[in-house]
Parts: sequence; structure tokens; C-alpha cells
Amino acid sequence: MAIQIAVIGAGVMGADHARIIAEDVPGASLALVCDASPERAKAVADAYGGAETSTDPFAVITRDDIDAVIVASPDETHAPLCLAAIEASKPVLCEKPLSQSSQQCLDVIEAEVASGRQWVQVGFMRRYDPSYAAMKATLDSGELGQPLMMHNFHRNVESPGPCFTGAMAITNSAPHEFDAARFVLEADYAAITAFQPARPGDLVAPVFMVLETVTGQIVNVEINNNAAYGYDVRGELVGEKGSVSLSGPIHARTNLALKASEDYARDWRPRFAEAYRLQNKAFVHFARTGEFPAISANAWDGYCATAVAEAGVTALKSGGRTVISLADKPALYARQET
Ligand code: ISE
Repeated sequence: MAIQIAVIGAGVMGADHARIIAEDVPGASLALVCDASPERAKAVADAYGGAETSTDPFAVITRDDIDAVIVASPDETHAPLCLAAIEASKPVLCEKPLSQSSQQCLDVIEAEVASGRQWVQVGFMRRYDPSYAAMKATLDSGELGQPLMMHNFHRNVESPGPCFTGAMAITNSAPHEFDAARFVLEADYAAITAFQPARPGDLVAPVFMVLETVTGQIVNVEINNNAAYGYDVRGELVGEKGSVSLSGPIHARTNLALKASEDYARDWRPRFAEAYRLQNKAFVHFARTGEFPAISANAWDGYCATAVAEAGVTALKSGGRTVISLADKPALYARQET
């Protein structure tokens, strides 16, 4: 029997998750699409096989005929919906961030610990991206020697709205880098500093962060939500003996009029298509077997990214270096030591 999945939230990412489940992942069936807007839910359901629709996510989560849920609704709903899924004993793949409040992340962790097992997979899909996987495999092989630094660039064409701020760049976009670098280096962060260059006009300026890991590496992150030219994620890991750079999936290069050129996508979906597919495949396996996927982000990883983002916002406001302190890690997450 295919795993019956409900997708909660029918925006850009909800629609993409619905498509992946309906078309790209064997052993799963898109059973239901839920959104505050019935029209939006129906449009996505109809596009991918005519699943049922609903406007009540809490009722959906408790339905006996729903095996697992994917949460892609607005950020502030993530933690409450994860708590409801834990209460109903339903595996949940929750889009990042788990919450924008580290305390709410700890509430989710407390509920999981009380239930005695993990239910929440957090959607830090870059862990499944083949280029990050290759970077990590090279580091783990020992060929590079000890890691020293990791440079990260994360550029969007334009910010989601005119009110987007530097703090929102840290809480919404940067958690991907916080998690990816922590995953590659297998080290938590000790401190963060954040800066913004002067930028003329109304558009939010890039945010530039420097993080120090507890094992002494430096990680820098540029978040540029108004880069204008395309969606562009780059990264380079520098070790004692060499370095590894990410290389995104570019399928063609045009040579014309004495110039060579490659296309950029408008948003992150093409760049991370394979990462999303592999992540969702791992989620279906988790829902089927109860075995938490070895490389997926769990609720603890979600908490760590949010705690770093909170410290980053403090650092940006104060202009100073902010020390990051984490809660004690419950034993439930010990098998995913980082
Ligand atoms: C956005 O908020 C996301 O969640 C995407 O995954 C990311 O790639 C994008 O650049 C962010 O701004």
C-alpha cells in the first residue's frame, strides 16, 4: 500500500512537494492538499492527480487515512502543526524553519522526547544536494586535511516583498547555510557577527555573517536577497591541503557572438530539484519504516539553526560578536551526533 500523504500549504513549496509526491516518489500517494484558500488547494490537487482538499490542517493530521504530512504553510504555523503531528503519531516533513523561535523548537523537541521517538524531519534539503554531498565526502575522506574555512554565497533575484529586512534574511534565508555548513563540518557554532553594507535606494542590503565553530573553523555567509541577476548558491570549503567548491546543475552552455553564457534560474527549485526529490524519498521511507533517515535534519538540527539565527539577529542589531549557547541535547538525538 502506498503511503498516503497530505500536503499542508499550497503555495510555491507546497505545490512543489505535491508534485514531487505525486510524480517523483514511488510508494507514496498524494492523498490530500490543505490550504487556507480552498481555491488554491483545489488548483494544486487538480494539477497532481485530483487529491482531496481541506482548509483545516489540524483535522487533516488526525485523519486515520492520512499516514504522514508535509508542512509547507507559513513559518508561524510550522511548530503548532508539528506538535499536532507528534500528538497524532504521524511522521511530518516540515519546511524550514521549524520555528522562528528557539523556544518553540524546544517545545517540539520536548514533545518528541515525551513520545519516545522522532516524528519530525526538517526540510533542510541541501543535505541531499549532490554537490554538498560530494563536498562532505571529500572532507570525510581526509584528503583535504583539517577543514579551515567555508565560504557561502546565497543570492535571490529579489526579496519576497518590499518590507523584507536584514533580520528576515537571517531568519528565513540564512538557516540553509547555517545547517549546511554545520552538517558538512560536523561542528556547532560558538559565535556569530553580522554586517550590512550601505546600499542606495529602498532594497534591503545584503547581510554578511562570520561564524566561528566550536572546533575553530570560520564560516562566512553572504545572503543577498536582491541580487537581481538570478538564483545563485555557491560554496567553497577550504582545508589544509586543498579546497572543494559546489557546482550546481548546469545543463547547457551557449556560445554565441564571441561569448559563452549559462542560464540562471529565477528561484531555488531548479537548483535544488534533486535535493528535494531525494529528501522526500527519504521521508517516504521514514514514514514507511519508522527509521529516521541518517542524514536528514531532525528537530534538534532545526532548533540549532533557529538558535543561530536568533543570535545572528542580535549580532546585526548590536553590531557586535554574539556568543551562541545551545540547550542540552536530549539523548533521543544522540545517534545523529554532529
Ligand atoms: C527561501 O526562503 C527558501 O526557503 C529557499 O529554500 C531558499 O533557497 C531561498 O533562497 C530562500 O530565500
